[in-house]
Amino acid sequence: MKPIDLRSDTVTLPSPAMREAMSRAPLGDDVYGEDPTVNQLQEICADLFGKEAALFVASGTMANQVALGVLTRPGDEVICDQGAHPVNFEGGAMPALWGIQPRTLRGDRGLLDPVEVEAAIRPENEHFPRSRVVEIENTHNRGGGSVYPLARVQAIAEVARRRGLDLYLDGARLMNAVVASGVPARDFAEGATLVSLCFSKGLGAPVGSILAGDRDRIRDARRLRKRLGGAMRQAGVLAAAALYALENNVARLAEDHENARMLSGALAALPGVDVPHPVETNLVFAAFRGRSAVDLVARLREAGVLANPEGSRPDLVRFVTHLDVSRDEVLEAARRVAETVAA
Ligand code: TLP
Repeated sequence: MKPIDLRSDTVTLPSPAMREAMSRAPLGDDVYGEDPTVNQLQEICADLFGKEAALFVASGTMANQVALGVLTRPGDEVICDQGAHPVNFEGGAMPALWGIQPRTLRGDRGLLDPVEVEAAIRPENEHFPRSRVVEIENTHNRGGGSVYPLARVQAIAEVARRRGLDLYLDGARLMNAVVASGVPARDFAEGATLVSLCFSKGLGAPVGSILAGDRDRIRDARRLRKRLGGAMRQAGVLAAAALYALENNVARLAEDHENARMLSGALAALPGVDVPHPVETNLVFAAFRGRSAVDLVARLREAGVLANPEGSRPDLVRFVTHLDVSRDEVLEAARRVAETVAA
């Protein structure tokens, strides 16, 4: 039985056409700034986000950490949701790399409230860490793929600007937010000093993320990328996949969202299963009442469905739709989950 892999949209494989684009890409040494394909990707992404410049980096984690490194000094504080990716899934990088600490808020499905953000900003006083950055995630992973309303992003940006903080937008899945809401990427990014996007998630490229901002910040980001060992040479072979993804795999994210809604409907209909969040994009969280997500995920694997325990509570499983699972496979996955739960 072929397993249906709903662990993450990171599991997608480059399509034959994407590989073809990679093999044809003109290349050079990007540490000398001479890779034409990387340069083209960076220019296109700067424009996409309405920023002066952009930098191709190895991963979403590197984008987040380079951004936070650029915007902070040791001892500074980053205001973010308690489920923020850098707090939970980046190996403790904020304190380990930059000597900074998070000030976590309890967002609504991960989405911060501008009033709470403002209240969390520390007064100027030698006792306190310096509040330096507000970090938001759109879509929000631990929020179940939730999409920020544009007005909320603008209100948070206004607070940050007025109080002298920078806003960093972790846009690992920003194109999912764009497709789900119809809001252009540059509008979401407008009030952010730095913004990132991952090509290796729903967009289907094998590797890479982009970080965009003003020229000075991106020059600083280049130095930190080098410091982290992330300055790559003929990286155009990867940038070509990202360019292909931007051209061909954005509009189709709507199919993943539709498949996620179908899956959520099928799961919510099962006895003992709750879907705690409305599905807005490609993540589906399902709570299996009274069961251990870890045990259930092991049983689902035997039944040919791969998923991950979500981790924020013991009974929650995360399913992710993406371009390598068809509608029929999603429906088949729902059937296999139903059988496993009934057994
Ligand atoms: N998220 C991964 C895991 O690390 C949890 C996933 O499967 O969802 N920002 C956000 C919002 C993310 O969801 C992720 C990846 C990243 C950053 C980091 O990207 P990578 O994995 O490329 O370093």
